[in-house]
Amino acid sequence: MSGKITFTMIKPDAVKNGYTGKILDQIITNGFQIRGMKYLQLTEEKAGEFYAIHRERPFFKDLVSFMTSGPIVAAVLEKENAVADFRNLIGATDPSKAEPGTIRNLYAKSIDANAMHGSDSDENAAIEAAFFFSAFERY
Ligand code: IDP
Ligand code: MG
Repeated sequence: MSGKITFTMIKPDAVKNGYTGKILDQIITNGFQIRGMKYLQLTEEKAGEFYAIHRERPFFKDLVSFMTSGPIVAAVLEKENAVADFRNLIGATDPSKAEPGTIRNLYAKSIDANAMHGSDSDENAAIEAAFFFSAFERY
C-alpha cells in the first residue's frame, strides 16, 4: 500500500522535555511509516525560510527564535490521508484547545511552544519534505 506523505518536526520544547520517544511511538502506533528522519538544529536563516509564509505575522520573530532554540527531529511520514490524519493526531495549534489524547494536548504547554509541526496540505507536505530531505526533491 502506498500512501501520501506529510512532513513533521518534533519542536525544541518537546525534544528538550524528553518526549521524542513517546511521540515517535504514538506516530508509529497510529499507522504512519517513517520515510525519512533527522535530528538537527535550525539556523535563523533556515527557520525564517521554512516559516516564510508567516513573515508578516506578529509572532514571526518569536517563532524563529523558538524554533532555533534547540535541536528538533524532522521527519517525512507516509500513510493514506497522511496530512489530515496527522493534523488530527497532533491537535489544535493552541494546546489548550487540543483534543484530549492528541500530541499537543499531551506534550505542549503554549501556542508558541506547541511540541509539533504538521503540514497543512499535500502541496506543502511535498515542499517541506524537499526542504529537509534530498530524497524528496523534485526537479
Ligand atoms: P500550525 O502549526 O498548527 O499549522 P500555524 O498557524 O501554521 O499553526 O502557525 C505556525 C506556528 O506558529 C505554530 O505552530 C506556533 O508555533 C506558532 N504560532 C501560531 N500562532 C501563534 C500565536 O498566536 N502566537 C505565538 N505563536 C504562534
Ligand atoms: Mg501551519
